[in-house]
Amino acid sequence: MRYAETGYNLEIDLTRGNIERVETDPQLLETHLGGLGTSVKIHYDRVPPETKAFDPENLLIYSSGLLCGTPAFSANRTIVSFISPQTDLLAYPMMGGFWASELKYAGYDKVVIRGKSPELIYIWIHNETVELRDATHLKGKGAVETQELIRKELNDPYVQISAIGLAGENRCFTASIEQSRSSSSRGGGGAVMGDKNIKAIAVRGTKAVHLARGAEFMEHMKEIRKYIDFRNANPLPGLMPILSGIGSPQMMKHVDEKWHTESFAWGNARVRRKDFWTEEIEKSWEKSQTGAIKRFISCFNCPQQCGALIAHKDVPRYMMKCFSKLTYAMAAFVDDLDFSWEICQRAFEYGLDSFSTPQILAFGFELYEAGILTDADFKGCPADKEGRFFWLLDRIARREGIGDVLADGTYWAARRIGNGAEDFDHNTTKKHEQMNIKLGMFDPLYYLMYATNEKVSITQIEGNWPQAAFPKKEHREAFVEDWPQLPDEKFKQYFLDWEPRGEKANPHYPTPEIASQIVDWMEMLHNIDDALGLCAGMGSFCLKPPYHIHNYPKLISSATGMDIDKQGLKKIVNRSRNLHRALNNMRGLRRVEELPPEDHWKHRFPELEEALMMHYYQFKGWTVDGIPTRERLKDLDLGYVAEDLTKRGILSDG
Ligand code: MTE
Ligand code: MTE
Ligand code: MTE
Ligand code: MG
Ligand code: W
Repeated sequence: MRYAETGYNLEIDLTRGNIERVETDPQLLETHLGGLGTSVKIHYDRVPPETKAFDPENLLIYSSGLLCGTPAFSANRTIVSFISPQTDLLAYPMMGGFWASELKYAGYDKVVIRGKSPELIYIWIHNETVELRDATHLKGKGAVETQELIRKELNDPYVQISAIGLAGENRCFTASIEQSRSSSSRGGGGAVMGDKNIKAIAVRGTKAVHLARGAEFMEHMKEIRKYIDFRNANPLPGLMPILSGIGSPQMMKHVDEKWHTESFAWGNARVRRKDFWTEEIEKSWEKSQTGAIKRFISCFNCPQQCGALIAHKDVPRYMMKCFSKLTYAMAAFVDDLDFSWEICQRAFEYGLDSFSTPQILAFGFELYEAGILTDADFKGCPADKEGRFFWLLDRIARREGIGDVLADGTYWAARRIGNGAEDFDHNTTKKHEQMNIKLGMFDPLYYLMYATNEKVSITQIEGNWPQAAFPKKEHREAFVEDWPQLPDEKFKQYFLDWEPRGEKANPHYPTPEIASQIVDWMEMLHNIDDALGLCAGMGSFCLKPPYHIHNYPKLISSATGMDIDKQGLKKIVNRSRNLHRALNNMRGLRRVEELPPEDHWKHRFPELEEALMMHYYQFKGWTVDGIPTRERLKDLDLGYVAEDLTKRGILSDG
């Protein structure tokens, strides 16, 4: 009997039309847990480093997390992984919703897809019955619409469907995968799915997932539930609303967007509007938001309801959460929030990532205004701010005219356009659009996070540590007093010492040593959530979360029967994290690429930045080029990886 996991993967070869149910090696649970951890292992073992995103050898893996389908609250993430067309590295966008648990109930931990289908198909998984079904009638349909059409076709309201829209079919590099209220957004999973000619994956399962020590597991969950209720009743005082609660950022519930609209940059991540949030705007946004939101929605087995059903005027209904609410409006310089509900509906139907895409649109218009793109490129484009954004969005999804160039994202489009366009690509890291933030003072923690994380976007690594120092000592003291989530008491002192200004402030504090400890710890928590399939909003991504390093091992132990402590858990996720890094190193990732956008902060400190990076690499057990050392790999039982890196001349001999 296998516990927590089902012990089976579904292997699909689209080129040959072959489908197999394959028992997985039980040892992998002990070495890589599940979710992202075991997916990275499969990519490493099976995908040669020469493989490009649109090669048939590129694997597309849909993975549930280890705890998905168990009674663990908020364990509902599907981790999708593949070589990204945009970054050429291993990407892993994630989605909550309902798909992962359904897959577990159908009897599988992962769906591993290789090859390409000759015709557009959708995959239908119903317990043991798995079919590749014709989807030519769904060609060009929206990603949200497709889910409804398939649900009707299969005549079962409980089927869970993830789908792509036109952008995925057209292999736009920022194409997303959409599923109920959720989305695997970043890195171009929709493009890889479209390249393989898969319109959707539908799943329905009616089997059980077993727990090794169920009663004990439920006792732990009771404790966690108690804490969730406590945190919901007691938002953290003295923080802006968005940071005071748990769950993913509650942007559907809160109207107050002073912080985002004034601290984040508008347009092509250029302009800060420090007086944007007036009483008049607040009133108009409140009216727009309360009018548009029909009701709040949670993911599978989660008490938080971070998403919302949007029913705005005559716009077809759809679901939204978090920062999509602002990205298009801010990129377009539109002050009327109605625009957000309207354009997001179209963008979600196309299946496009709402972080990268608005920046690409703003980038396109900047190039036009600078004369690098011309009237010929924008023939027929309306002049108003709203209309022109819709117009260009359509061109990108259809890959028409200039849209075909921009569909590859800012980095690649800039290089295709040339003629100085490269200078307008100022907000990418590793060829991937970053958050639209431009700040004054250099921040050592965020520097390390932007530069080194394997997701190539910041959400994947920040979280448990407050984003800024608290001005008042009393406030800091009160905050550390009740902070059981910390891995070590020493972090309390770091936080008490951290000041907004002066010697113990950014850029020189946290010191490289302390910054390394904090960033490494935050990243490790994300790696745990991504292996377990837990929503980061209940663990690694928020302040004082219900799940943390002191209760994860208990949950894993009682769920799987494998007795594991903090040290053991740390070793497993460090193993997966270093395997992911080595995989990317084999694909060419080096120190020179590990940089945040150059203009992310106005005040920069080149020597300090160098010291920080060198210190962090050393702390991680990596060479000065950002490659795990032989010793580090051996400590993590990854001796075979050291050998592979040596054979390829990436690590030196001996
Ligand atoms: N893109 C689409 N289409 N839909 C979304 O809900 N959410 C954004 C962004 N892009 C979102 C989206 C938010 S708030 C986040 S945090 C990231 O996607 C999450 O990235 P991931 O899905 O790749 O993990
Ligand atoms: N959970 C995990 N494990 N990893 C993540 O990156 N991102 C959070 C939250 N939960 C995240 C996560 C953020 S910022 C958002 S906005 C939502 O997931 C996105 O939800 P979705 O991926 O279901 O659309
Ligand atoms: N980057 C920084 N520096 N600070 C943040 O809080 N949050 C991430 C992303 N990048 C965040 C960040 C997430 S999940 C989203 S959706 C957007 O920025 C907005 O996040 P927020 O709602 O936490 O501000
Ligand atoms: Mg997502
Ligand atoms: W988010």
